[in-house]
Amino acid sequence: MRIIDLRSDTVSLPTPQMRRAMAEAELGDDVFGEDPTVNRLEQLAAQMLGKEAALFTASGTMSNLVALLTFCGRGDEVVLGNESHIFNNEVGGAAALAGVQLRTAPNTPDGKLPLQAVEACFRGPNIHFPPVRLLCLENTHNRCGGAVLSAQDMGAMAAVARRHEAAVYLDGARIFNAAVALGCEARDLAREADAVSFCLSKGLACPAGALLCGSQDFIARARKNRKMVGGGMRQAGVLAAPGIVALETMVARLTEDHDNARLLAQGLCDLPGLEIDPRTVRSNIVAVTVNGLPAPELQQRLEERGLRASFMGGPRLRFVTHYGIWRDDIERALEIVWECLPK
Ligand code: TLP
Repeated sequence: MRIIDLRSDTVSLPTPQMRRAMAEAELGDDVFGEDPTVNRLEQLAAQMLGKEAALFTASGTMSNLVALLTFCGRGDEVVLGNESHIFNNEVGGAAALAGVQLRTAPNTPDGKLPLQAVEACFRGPNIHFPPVRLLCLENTHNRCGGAVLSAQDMGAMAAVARRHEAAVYLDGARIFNAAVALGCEARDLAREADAVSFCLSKGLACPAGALLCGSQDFIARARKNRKMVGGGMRQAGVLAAPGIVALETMVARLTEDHDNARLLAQGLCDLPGLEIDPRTVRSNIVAVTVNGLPAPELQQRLEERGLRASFMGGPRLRFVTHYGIWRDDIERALEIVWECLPK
């Protein structure tokens, strides 16, 4: 039985070209700055994101942690959405390891933060208050169903932070999905933030890795923080090599994932007991509300028939399209969901 694994785009496997690039990569010790493949990847990432420099990290989680360590000191406050990945899915590392206090503003379903709510998070100079150092945005927005934020929307939220002399960070784990969906360049979105990270190991199909991009000075300090959290990876060129292939060949392909996600959403919205507005699906994530049976039970039934989805809490399941999933798989997935729903 072919397993259709839509739990996440993180399950995507590297392309044959990536495997060859890994085998043939020129290597050195990256802690000494001597891995030519890592250096090339960092230069390429910085250029594509429109920033002065970039830093290769082990994962999106590590990039986000290193960013918090670099922007903030202990006890500083960070404003972010209540549905953000940093707040929900990073094991509390912001508090445990970066020592920052997180203050959430409520995300709207389209992944934005109401400007008034952001404004209300910025405290004044009162002696009792922590300094509010940073605003974190996310694009595409994972828990908001892969919502795509325009440069204009991001700019409006960023402007509030800037008025209060705070910095702006973008968790752009899937920024290339956002750019492709908007028909713009990733740098057009990254421009709104002082620093941005993106993942290689999601829609871009690499085995591991993320890049944190920002000013020369920021990245120099981030490099030290990466070392502090154990992220100095020596001959990391074996992991950077597929990253170069990904940036050169895998970005435009993301539209296929978006088409497949839309097809899935259109099919799901016609099925009894499922709630999803296909017009809200603009990238590769389909978050659906399940009525009539508990979402984990539907997830289990799907699993037994070879379709994997992830549980988002409450009544929601998530399907994510990615490299290695074809239109036929989506058609089969819809049949499986239909078979599993109570009639
Ligand atoms: N997200 C994963 C899970 O952790 C939920 C997924 O399957 O979607 N920022 C965002 C917006 C993310 O969605 C993720 C991963 C990360 C950061 C962290 O990346 P990793 O898991 O590679 O450290």
